[in-house]
Parts: sequence; structure tokens; C-alpha cells
Amino acid sequence: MADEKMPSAMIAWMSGKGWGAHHDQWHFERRWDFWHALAAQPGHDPDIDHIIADAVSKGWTRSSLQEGSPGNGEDFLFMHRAMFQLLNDNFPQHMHFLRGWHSPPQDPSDPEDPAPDAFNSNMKNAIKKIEANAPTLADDNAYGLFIETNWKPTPNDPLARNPDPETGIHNYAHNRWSDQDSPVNLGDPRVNIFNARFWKLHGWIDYQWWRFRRAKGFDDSAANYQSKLRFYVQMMNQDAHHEHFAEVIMELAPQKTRNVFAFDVFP
Ligand SMILES: [Cu+2]
Repeated sequence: MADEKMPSAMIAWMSGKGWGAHHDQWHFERRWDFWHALAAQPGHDPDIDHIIADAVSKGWTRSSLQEGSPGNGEDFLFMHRAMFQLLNDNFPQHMHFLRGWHSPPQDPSDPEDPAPDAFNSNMKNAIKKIEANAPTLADDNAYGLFIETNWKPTPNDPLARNPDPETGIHNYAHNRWSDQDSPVNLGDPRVNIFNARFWKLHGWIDYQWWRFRRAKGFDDSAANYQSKLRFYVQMMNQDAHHEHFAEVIMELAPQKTRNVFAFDVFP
């Protein structure tokens, strides 16, 4: 089934805020070491060089918070929650597009979310753990890292992975439903925010995070929670000053999308 797009008014609004480019930059800068380590390997996929050259040409730099390192987990959760908040505020009539999966569909022949192969058994366990009442994870950061990524870089090895095989359902799901031929390829951060399935996935994550915080007794009125959320809401609410790549790719030139999650491996 072809990917469903978000309502056009929402796509136009997100494009106006430059969210496609921002989302791409946010993820790339946090995978800076990862991409450069892959590019250093002999015989690597030439797409990797294109991804790096593209980023460097835009002046993007390395983030001190690399994906999978401490601090990145809660960043990931807050940034996406800020996007939900802004879309909910601006598009109350489209609230159901932001609802999220009840649970990620695991059946490859699911009519709405078909997938090419059987659901990974470690990822099945990850879903069980996440949906359990109080997952045995310490805090927002540990929770975010568990959901986001299997990467756990060390100073010597940017490609080191988390020994816990149940980490990274987020990256797994992006890769599972990526479609190189889709103009809103779930694997391509430049355009995947215009894909309805992106919000189903992140809606599930955001809801589970909310449940986690409640089970832990964390207080959403706490100053550190509020200031982090406000930081991201303000960042994401600025109007874009740069080129709207998303509009270009959606409406003018059918450029090839890419799957940045294709290099993830799940045990
Ligand atoms: Cu995502």
C-alpha cells in the first residue's frame, strides 16, 4: 500500500517552518561520527558519501550529543513531543492524525501497515517491555535511548552497539517501513514527517513515554521538564530561513529519497 501523506495544510505548515531540513540536520549531526566511520570503511555504499557531502555543503557540524550517548535519549523524546504540541495547537481538526498506533503492527500482512518480513523477535520483546506498566528503566534518558537506538558509541568506536538486543525499536520501525520509491519515505528525515505513519510511530512512542512518566511519578510541572519542552517548542516554532527542500521534493522534482536507517543492524 502506498504511504499515506499527512493533510496538505499540515505539510505546508511544517514546510514553512523548515521541519524537513531541521529534522534531517538534527539526526545527521547526532550521527556525525557514525557516518564518518562508515565512510572510512573500504567498499562502503556510495550513498554514505552523498549523505556526508550534502550535510557538509549546508554547514552542518558535529553535535556533542551523539545518537546513543547519554543525554541524547531525552533529547529525542522532547524534540518529538514539541512537534506534537505545535501540530496539536495549530491543527486541532486533524488530531486523529497524531493519535499514534495502539501498538506497532507486527503482522507483515497488516492491511494498513504491510511489511516485507517477519517482525524481529527482540523487537517484539521490546514492545512488551515498553508497554508494561513500569519498564525497568531509570529515567527519561534511559527510556529514550532504549526506544530510539541500538547504537552506543564509545570514544574509540563510533559503531559500537548496545549489548541489549531489545534496544532501538524506533530505528527498526523506520527501516521496516521505509520505501525508496515513496516521496514521503519513512527512512528519509527530509520527508518522513509528511508521512502519516511517522506520526503513528511517534504517537505510540510519545504516549508510552507519558505512561512511563506517570508510572514513575515524574511531574510534568517540574521546572526541568518544562524548560526542556519549552526550549524545543520555541526552536521548532521558528519560521525557516533556509530552502524548503521538503516542498521541492514533494511538489516539483521527484528526487530520489534515501533510507538513513538502512545501515542499522538488529540482532
Ligand atoms: Cu522517528
